[in-house]
Amino acid sequence: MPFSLAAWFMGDMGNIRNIVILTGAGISAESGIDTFRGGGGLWEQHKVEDVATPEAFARDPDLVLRFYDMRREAIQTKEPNPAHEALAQLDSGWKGELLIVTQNVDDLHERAGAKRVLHMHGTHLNAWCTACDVRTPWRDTLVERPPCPECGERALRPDVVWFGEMPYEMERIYGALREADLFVSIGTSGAVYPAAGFVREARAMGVRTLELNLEPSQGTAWFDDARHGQASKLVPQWVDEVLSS
Ligand code: BV8
Repeated sequence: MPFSLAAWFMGDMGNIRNIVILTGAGISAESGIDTFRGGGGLWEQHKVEDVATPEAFARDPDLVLRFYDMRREAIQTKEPNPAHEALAQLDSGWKGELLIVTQNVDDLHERAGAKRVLHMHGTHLNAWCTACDVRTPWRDTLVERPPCPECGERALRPDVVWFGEMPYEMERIYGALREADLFVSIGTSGAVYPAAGFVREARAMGVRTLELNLEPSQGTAWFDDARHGQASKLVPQWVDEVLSS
């Protein structure tokens, strides 16, 4: 019998309790936030090594702070889309374990109402003081070097994980993958590690794997199944199947 996702979900969802979902820039594309590799991708305007590395920050802090000030301002004008809303619905309706691990530094998952969200690459909406190590909610700019609300030092940087820096909460992520029955990757090209390696780790632990993306990602071959199309269509459809099973 040809493999059908619906049958697979309807059939076997029975023994799926713990789900880990990885999201990338593609889930926020339809909210008007640039992806990294799409046509008008962020990186075409700025070479990543010029704006998203500790070396770049040391070399030209103004360029880097302006880059993030621009993006921090932009995301506050955007709204969650049906893909974010569907995952928030799943989060509130799913009785089993669920963890939404996002590579995104926007807050659209939370603004859609999702609670079980982990930002492995940080968030635009915090400033991180490199003097006292305190993170402070931040919606304004940083290029004018405002004092840290905690220690007064003018040593604030964006609370994002730059290339060459260790992503956040890796132990919690690997712990959730170890307990997972299903790993779903949404809107990511699979180009950046360690996130791009999760599907292989999951597979090696016997976890079922599903890709929902506009096009086959660089790691598409590692997924048990894949659906390609717009997240705003694919994700609500998939969540309906899961919650109705
Ligand atoms: C680290 C925050 C040490 C900042 C980001 C192994 C092999 C090779 C290289 C490495 C390796 N291990 C480490 C590296 C180096 C590096 C790396 O991976 N380099 C790449 C470029 C080769 N990784 C690191 O430096 C990482 N740190 O390794 O530390 C370590 C770690 C663990 C254990 C030990 C040691 C840190 C990486 C994090 C960097 N910070 N973001 C900021 O945002 O400015 S990464 C940033 O880029 C995002 O967070 C995201 O992770 C990545 C972009 O990828 P995507 O989100 O997938 O976006 P992209 O545009 O690429 O793709 C969008 C997809 O959506 C496309 O497929 C498209 O088809 C699809 N799409 C578009 N529209 C839609 C859609 N899908 C559905 N619907 C739509 N409408």
